[in-house]
Amino acid sequence: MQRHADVREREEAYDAIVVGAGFAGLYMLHRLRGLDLKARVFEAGDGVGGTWYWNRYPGARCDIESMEYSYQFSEELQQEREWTERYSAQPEILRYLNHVADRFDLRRDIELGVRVAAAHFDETSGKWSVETNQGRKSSARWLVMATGCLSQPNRPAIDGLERFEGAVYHTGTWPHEGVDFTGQRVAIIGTGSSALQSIPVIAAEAGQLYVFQRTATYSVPARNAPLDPEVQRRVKADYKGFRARSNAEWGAAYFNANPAPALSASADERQAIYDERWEIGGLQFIGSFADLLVSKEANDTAGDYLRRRIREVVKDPATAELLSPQQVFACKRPCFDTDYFETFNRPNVTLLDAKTYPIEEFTVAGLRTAQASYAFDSLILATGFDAMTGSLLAVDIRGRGGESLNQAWAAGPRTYLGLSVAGFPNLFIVSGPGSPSVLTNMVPSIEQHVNWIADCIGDVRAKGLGLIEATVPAQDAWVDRVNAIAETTLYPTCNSWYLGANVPGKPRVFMPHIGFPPYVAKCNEVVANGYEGFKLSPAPAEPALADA
Ligand code: NA7
Repeated sequence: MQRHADVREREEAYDAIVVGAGFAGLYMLHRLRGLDLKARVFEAGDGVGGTWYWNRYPGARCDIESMEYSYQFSEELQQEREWTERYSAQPEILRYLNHVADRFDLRRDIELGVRVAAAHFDETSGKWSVETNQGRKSSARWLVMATGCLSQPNRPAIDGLERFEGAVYHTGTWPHEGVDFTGQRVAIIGTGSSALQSIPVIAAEAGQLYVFQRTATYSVPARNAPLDPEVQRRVKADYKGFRARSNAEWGAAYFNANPAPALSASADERQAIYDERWEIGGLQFIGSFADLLVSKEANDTAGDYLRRRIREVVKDPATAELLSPQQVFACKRPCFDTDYFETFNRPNVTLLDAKTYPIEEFTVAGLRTAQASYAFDSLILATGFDAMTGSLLAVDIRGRGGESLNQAWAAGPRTYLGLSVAGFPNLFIVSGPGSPSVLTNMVPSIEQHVNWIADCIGDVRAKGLGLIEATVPAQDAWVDRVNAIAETTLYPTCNSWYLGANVPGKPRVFMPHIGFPPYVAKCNEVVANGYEGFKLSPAPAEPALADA
């Protein structure tokens, strides 16, 4: 008993531990405080902000509009905020999150520069024992992983990176002081969202830019501009109604979804709708027709339209051809750009086909493909993330019987509602695999999760209980549901990170739940039915402290 008491004294004891201080972790802390819980947030970065703390590459910008990409839990906060652009750039969002941390006095319970290495469920105490990578231990009844969907950088499995003598950057861990590429020879690998945003900015600075493209990306102009004060005033006059309209869309953002199928329109009608939405820019293009992600024939009409737009902009026909995506439109995440395709008309930008001629190795001076060698001063890895599961599996999480999350998810992630994992009591994931998350506007998705988790903890405590865990049948049924919905769409037809296909060896499972409104309805139904699919039980009795 003495030993037990000593160990417990050494551990810092909390009611709840939250891992991560981005949009999810900050609001989670606020809600936990509202339950009068002693909560602690551990954040690996040296500042709050999560995604917006790390992703500082040139041109980094949100592609959800500013009036929507913000918290709605505080009417005062959303009324006070003056956004400056249609889409906020990374520094503005980071300033906003810092403001939130100050405004709600969150910092005193956040520890920065602390990476959680392990979290083990102790069946005797019914608590989570958490260890940081500096070996500090703490315990808590509740553990919330607010570690983000796109926070574990994916580095390409290409030989010899250590040989390269120039500078190497990953878009997801960009230096805070920025990088001056003036006059340099720069190579960038990848043409996803991060690359599409950074390439036009870097091309304007660099002497020579080599773009190594494996898969061409669909993109629609973002049409970013200063935010019209009149638009801002109108939204604020009825922010609640504005949010309700967005939350009713399948992606929790205003797509202005057209309920008509593309195939029921004439070619001229289709063209008119695509033209109109092309001019508006951004998300609304995806909302052009209701059948774009369920019918290949309908999808081809959007693909053809976008490929024609590329040919109109890019002067060199071979480059235009190489930039033209062949996969299903929006199957991989489509991008919203500012002058991306125009950039390939610059004399200092060279597009290279890394699919036909894969990068074979890095060399001292640059890299070698199956076709040629390239020398450059700086290398940018715009190669994305081990999405949705990477940041969770990077922590040694162990549930009942010492089973690790890595073992439990060996064949792919399995959750109930994307929030909870069978065998891991009182562990919650914000925007985990099996939740709508990355297919939605992340901020309302996060708020919905955090509200659900906080209400759940409050309800469990109000019942005089201390443990809640998903049952295996409920989890199995949820995984089946997520897969069944995906199978009715074209999403599983391409090698996207939604499927884990971007990380060699990762199990190929479609991870997001498609559709925000039905997801929210199901979460509410689970609560209304007394936490259907969960097992609730009392916490183990606290052992008496021994005196000697
Ligand atoms: P993405 O969208 O995952 O893009 C990564 C890019 O890197 C993509 O074009 C990949 O090609 C490419 N890639 C990855 N590995 C290689 C190798 N080995 N060789 C050549 N090319 C490679 O990441 P982003 O950071 O752009 O965006 C992530 C999300 O952040 C984005 O969707 C937004 O939600 C914000 P591939 O397509 O796999 O052939």
